[in-house]
Amino acid sequence: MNFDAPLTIALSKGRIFQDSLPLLAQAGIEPTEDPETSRKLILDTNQPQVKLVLIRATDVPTYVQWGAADLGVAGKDVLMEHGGEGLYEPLDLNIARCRMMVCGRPGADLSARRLRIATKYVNSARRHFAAKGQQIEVIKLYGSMELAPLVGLSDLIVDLVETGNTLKANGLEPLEHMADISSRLILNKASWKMKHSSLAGLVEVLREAVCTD
Ligand code: PRT
Ligand code: MG
Repeated sequence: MNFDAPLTIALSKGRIFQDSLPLLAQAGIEPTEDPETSRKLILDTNQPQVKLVLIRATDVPTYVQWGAADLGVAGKDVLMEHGGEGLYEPLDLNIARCRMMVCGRPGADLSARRLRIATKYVNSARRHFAAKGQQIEVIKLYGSMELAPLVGLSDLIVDLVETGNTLKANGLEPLEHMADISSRLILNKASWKMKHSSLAGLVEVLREAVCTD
């Protein structure tokens, strides 16, 4: 591909970076350094016009919303919490897939009154139970949600489940499906106008490169 405008792409380290690499390679974009060994937060690529910024997964929509990055890759879980303001979400990249689930001890009662739910997905949890007409109390956590029901902090948790091994290791199980999660390409709305030819070309190449199984 030819990039006639400078582009900044926001990615998070770990599974999103790893799974995005083959897609970006299809568009002729290859980082010149490995983020797992480099401590740099801005990586050059083989394309002089294209650089990558490496940030926390939950910060990706914020950088793109404010135009600090023109585009990025973010999990649907993160986008559901962020709300998507200032963003276009043109493409499901079908990577980093998992499910958002209500989880708890085996046989836990999901219909109990005033359930207490610990999660980092506060908005998603509120919306899910509100849609069922159920009152809940939400406790915001930033990680290791599995601990909460074990020490009596909450009745249930809302978390992402991939293999289910983390739940199982802690004596918990998935109880109710909330959403199928995958990572999405997101674009800054002003960049989409100002850098249209580069971005539209990139979206089309990525659309072709996405694996649909
Ligand atoms: O780690 P950090 O605090 O920086 O942020 P993060 O955890 O949001 O980032 P990262 O890189 O771990 O996840 C980025 C994105 O990957 C998420 O926003 C999801 O969209 C997606 N994804 C896909 C997952 C998983 N699968 C996943 N299994 N994110 C997290 N997990 C965790 C889950 O929270 C649980 O702790 O893995 C554990 C469960 O895995 P299993 O296989 O034991 O079920
Ligand atoms: Mg993580």
